[in-house]
Amino acid sequence: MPNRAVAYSRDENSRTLSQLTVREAVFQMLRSFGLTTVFGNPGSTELPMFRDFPSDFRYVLGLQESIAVGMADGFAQATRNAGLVNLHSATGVGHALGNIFTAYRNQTPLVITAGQQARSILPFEPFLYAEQAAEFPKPYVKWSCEPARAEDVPAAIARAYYLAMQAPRGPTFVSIPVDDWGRSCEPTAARRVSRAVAGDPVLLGEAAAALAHAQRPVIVVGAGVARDDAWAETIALAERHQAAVWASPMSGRNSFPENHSLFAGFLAAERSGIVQSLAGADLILVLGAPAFTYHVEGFGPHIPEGAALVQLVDNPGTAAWTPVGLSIVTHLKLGVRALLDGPAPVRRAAPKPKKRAPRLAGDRLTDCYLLQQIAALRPAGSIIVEEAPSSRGPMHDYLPIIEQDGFYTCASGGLGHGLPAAIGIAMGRAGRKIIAVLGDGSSMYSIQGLWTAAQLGLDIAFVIIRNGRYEALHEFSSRFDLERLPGTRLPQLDFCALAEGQGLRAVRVDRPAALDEALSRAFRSSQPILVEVVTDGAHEARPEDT
Ligand SMILES: Cc1ncc(C[n+]2csc(CCOP(=O)(O)OP(=O)(O)O)c2C)c(N)n1
Ligand SMILES: [Mg+2]
Repeated sequence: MPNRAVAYSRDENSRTLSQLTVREAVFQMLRSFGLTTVFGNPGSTELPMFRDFPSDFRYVLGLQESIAVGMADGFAQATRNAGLVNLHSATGVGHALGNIFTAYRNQTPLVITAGQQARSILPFEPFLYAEQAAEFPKPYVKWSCEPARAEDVPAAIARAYYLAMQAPRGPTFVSIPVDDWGRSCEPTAARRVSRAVAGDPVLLGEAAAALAHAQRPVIVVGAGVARDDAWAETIALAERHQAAVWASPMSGRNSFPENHSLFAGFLAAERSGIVQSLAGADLILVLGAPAFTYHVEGFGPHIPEGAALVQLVDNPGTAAWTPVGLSIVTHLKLGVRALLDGPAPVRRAAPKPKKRAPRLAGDRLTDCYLLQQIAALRPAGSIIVEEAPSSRGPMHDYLPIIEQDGFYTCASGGLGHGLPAAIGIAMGRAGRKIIAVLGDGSSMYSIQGLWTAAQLGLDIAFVIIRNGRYEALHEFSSRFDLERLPGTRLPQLDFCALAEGQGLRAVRVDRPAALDEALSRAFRSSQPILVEVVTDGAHEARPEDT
């Protein structure tokens, strides 16, 4: 029997079996996919991947694996190509799982690789051995595999890429034994694999006719519109039909200009609230969203009486669980174009415009006032990344998103995504100012991401809303009639120190009069900077705290 280690070095050096090593084949293929940025956190089981690391590739180090995945997610969303992630064995995948879950719910294409121990010692449960490596990230990866042979690794990565990019997009996973990288293999040619699925033309025709004949149609838009670049088509459709447009509950992206006269507002993540908002409509056209994402229990009808629902969605799974109406699986740009080709609508009166929130004077430093001032001072073209749960509602009122691809948040509800996602988005949309609006609690799930932002000198303003607690849980507790709420105060967090300790400039604002100057300076800077905003009442105890 040949010694494995000998075979390994023989393949590496003599190239008797083939001209290519697995590593060379993989990098060639990644290059042809445009995946030349590797987000990761390395360990011994991945090191051979980096031998002769090609100069046209860059490695972006995250100081914890969930950060690597969050950065890759933001980068993938911003570039509309898959993000490439390299993790360290089972422990790295474990750390990353929260943000893998979020990428799955965001429908973000990721190709995730993880190191595995050498094949020859797998029977002996070695140090860093990943048992059932391919099973571990399920069900939050679309496909997962540890190839049976080293020479199958390039094809497995190709398959992972094509699948990640097909709707519904999402993460895929390949576990790679450490000794595979130097082995010989046959070249794997990159192929063209289609990604967009055009909806059934007969059903789209029915949907177009229903829309044309409706008396009071409304449109509900979701992240699929943004993912499939259907922004302009959706505006044209709403204007053609004079339909009020609602944003779907908890959407991770912006899909319609929030200052448009047809924009009606944001649906609550709760059944009766949705029925109330959509009351009076006879047709509800849902574009690129689940119908609907609920956050709290609710009963009764899903849509108002007398209304029909038609859903265009890029995810067959979502189409399958939608409780009412007609669901058409389609790429959104293609689907909305088909609706635009439909018959002309009946004459309709324009819906009533949405009421605007009153202007705040600035006598108190609240999250609403902060968001209003961000809206007033932010540079044109800047992008908002949000993870500040109790300030999401105020953001709807005070920080309207008016440009395409101008807003990102997580679709999962899992904290720890926003800060690293902002980094990936800044890398993918160079030349734009990124404004990450983060809660004091949320930012702490991945605070080490600041270090990567500083190292890369990215154009990000991290605005931390320091309200001293998990405010969203306080707001939520009333639903459960809780009198005490342990574990929700956040005293003594010093965000300026946390930022400065990682190489970022930082400024603290604790009175309204100082806010504009701090924000303006942060927005003018092209370097990463953190603005800690201590809001009114941040340090006051409440009866339920005790
Ligand atoms: C990974 C994860 N852990 C816990 C939660 C539960 N959770 C939801 S909102 C919230 C509070 C977030 O606090 P902060 O960022 O300060 O925002 P605020 O509520 O103060 O607006 C928590 C802990 C979650 N959503 N995700
Ligand atoms: Mg908070």
